[in-house]
Amino acid sequence: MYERSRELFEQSRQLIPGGVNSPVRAFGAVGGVPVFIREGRGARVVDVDGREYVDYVGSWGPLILGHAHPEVLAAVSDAASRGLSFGAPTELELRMAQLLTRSLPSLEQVRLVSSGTEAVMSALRLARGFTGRSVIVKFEGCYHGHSDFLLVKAGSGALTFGNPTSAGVPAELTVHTLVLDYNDPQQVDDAFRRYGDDIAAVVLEPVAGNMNFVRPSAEFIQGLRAACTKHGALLIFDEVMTGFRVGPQGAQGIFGVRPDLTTLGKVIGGGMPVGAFGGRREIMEKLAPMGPVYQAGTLSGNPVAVSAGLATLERVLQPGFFDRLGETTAALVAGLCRAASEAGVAFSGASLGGMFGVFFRAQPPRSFAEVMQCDREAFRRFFHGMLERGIYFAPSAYEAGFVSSAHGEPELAATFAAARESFALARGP
Ligand code: KE4
Repeated sequence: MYERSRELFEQSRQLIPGGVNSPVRAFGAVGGVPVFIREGRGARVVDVDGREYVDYVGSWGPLILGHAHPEVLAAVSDAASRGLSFGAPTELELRMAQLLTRSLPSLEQVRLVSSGTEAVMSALRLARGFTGRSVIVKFEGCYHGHSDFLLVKAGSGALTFGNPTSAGVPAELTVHTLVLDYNDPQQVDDAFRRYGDDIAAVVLEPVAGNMNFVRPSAEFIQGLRAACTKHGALLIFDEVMTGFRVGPQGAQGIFGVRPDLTTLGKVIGGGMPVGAFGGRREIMEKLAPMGPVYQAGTLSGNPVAVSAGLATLERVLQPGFFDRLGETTAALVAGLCRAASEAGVAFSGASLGGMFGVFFRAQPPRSFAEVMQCDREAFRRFFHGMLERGIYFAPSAYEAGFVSSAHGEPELAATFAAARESFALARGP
């Protein structure tokens, strides 16, 4: 099993650090050989050894219609046939801006970039430029891309500024980043009481998908909105993962909280490199060439990538799409919980739209600390049990899972059959 993947992995490790172009793909959190994927079709991918898997990673979120959707491929081929990139404005970018601002009321203007990291980095520079302030507040367990000043862990004491989590990030670059606990309204109040007039922005994942799956409490997320408004700080929803994944208006539409800026990625590119950030016009007009905040990109708004995003979003925004997707995802989580219960394994799950989390603990976690209590060894055994049975979950206990509109009854049935055996393995010796 995995022979060809093993061969390719050994060769790749000679030329690519860790053999991968993004760390989580190396299976470091679960061990074993990362499967090299040859192709994808709908809800399934096939590895280089010819083994097929039901895919719950979906390229970490973008493939909400499933792999190689014929209408998305047709749109990409059509755009590519007229040239790949021009470095000049195109009508496709206008159509994307129209679709995004029509879908998200908080977006009066939007700018396209090529990744989620770029979207968040740009949005935070814009927030600092607009407010003239320096302090950024983020939350432990949330990931917003790999900009230097966001690779930060909480400071030594409460309300102390962050320390770098990565080598190569000078401490000076994180001195303006304050890291608080997610879902802790008291810490938010304390931080604003102490630093309120210096805070440029608060950035958060409105559903935290980078510490598996943690929903915000109403008190927490509404309190953030009120505190930012009171102190003149900007509230930034990083919806790179949740945007057009949990609902047609992202998490902001579900929670009824209007951020000042929103960042997007993943689904809006449909599997091609597209990110975006947008919000109130008076803020966005501070951006070059209108205003003093510089931001740029050679392939920003690339017409071929945008055509994949448009073809995806046009289908995602069809009436009933999220009703069906949400039902499939909820059925997946319920079936997994049933299988775990029958196997006597402490397990829970949660979902919103096409995004879900599974936890080897009795209740879904509400905080980073509770996520850390999940049984990682049980997850590792479960992950490999499922992989060997043709079910591909995210290779980390700290990542959310994703369902596409191509997932249906056959995929759920195959998943539950594999889960019944894999939970027995998860129980351990
Ligand atoms: P990218 O630069 O990877 O396109 O986006 C960064 C980013 C920003 N904000 C949120 C909420 C995100 O989830 C991400 C990227 N997510 C990870 C998976 N959890 C991407 C997978 C990877 O790093 O390989």
